[in-house]
Formats: sequence, structure tokens, C-alpha cells
Amino acid sequence: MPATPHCLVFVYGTLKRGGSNHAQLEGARFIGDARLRPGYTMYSLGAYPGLVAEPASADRVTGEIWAVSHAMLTRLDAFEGVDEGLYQRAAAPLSEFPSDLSPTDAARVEMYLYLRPVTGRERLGESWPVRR
Ligand code: PCA
Repeated sequence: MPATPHCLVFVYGTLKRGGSNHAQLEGARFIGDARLRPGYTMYSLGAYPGLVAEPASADRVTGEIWAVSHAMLTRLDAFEGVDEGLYQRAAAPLSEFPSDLSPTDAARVEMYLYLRPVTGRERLGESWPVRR
């Protein structure tokens, strides 16, 4: 019997527990805390952060891994403005992930990369604070 199909998403901003958009993950399953490999910088876009690939960045951004249905992933794509080119869903290279996640599953985790210019935006460091 195959396992229930699900998608794995690394969230680093308002989708996290306690975040303003966490309700979007209603019904999803929390897998655990995780950290990206270096090479990404998180910028403040006001009420939410945007993660950008910057190979020279030493930051190891923290976030949460959630298992979501295909239907929920489609809704998240719409919510994050994937069609408008605001964010793009991309592989999330992890340096730390829960031990009950197999390396195979860890290798298929995805996240939302910000696609618009970040000129002049404030760098946020490795963690987006959900409660301020
Ligand atoms: N929501 C997505 C991307 C940035 C944001 O605020 C997330 O939490 O991962």
C-alpha cells in the first residue's frame, strides 16, 4: 500500500506557526524544524520576508517543514503569487532536518523563493520572527 501522497514544504516566513498566514496550512502536518544550507539571504519586504538565492551568503535560514496535499500546494502557489512571478517554488537544500525525515524525502522539500528585486531591502538574518 503506497503512502498517502503528500508534498513537503519548507516555510520561513508568515506561513510558520504563529505567523500571520499560518492558517493557509490548516490541515497540514508539521514535520519539524529545519535549516537551509548557506547560499540564501532573507530580506524584509515589510509584513513578510523574501528569500533570495545569493551564493555568497553564509546565512543558514531557519524554517519549518510541513507535509501538505497536492491540493494545498496548488492553493499555496496561488497565495504566494507564483502565477504573478512574485515567488517561485524551488528545491530547498537543507543542512538540518528532523531525523525522522529520510534523506530521500529531505531532498524533495520545496520552498518559495522571492523573484522581485530586493535593492535597498533590509537583510533579516537567519530567522524571521513570527511574533514581534
Ligand atoms: N510566506 C512564505 C514565503 C514568505 C512568506 O511570508 C513562507 O512563510 O515560507
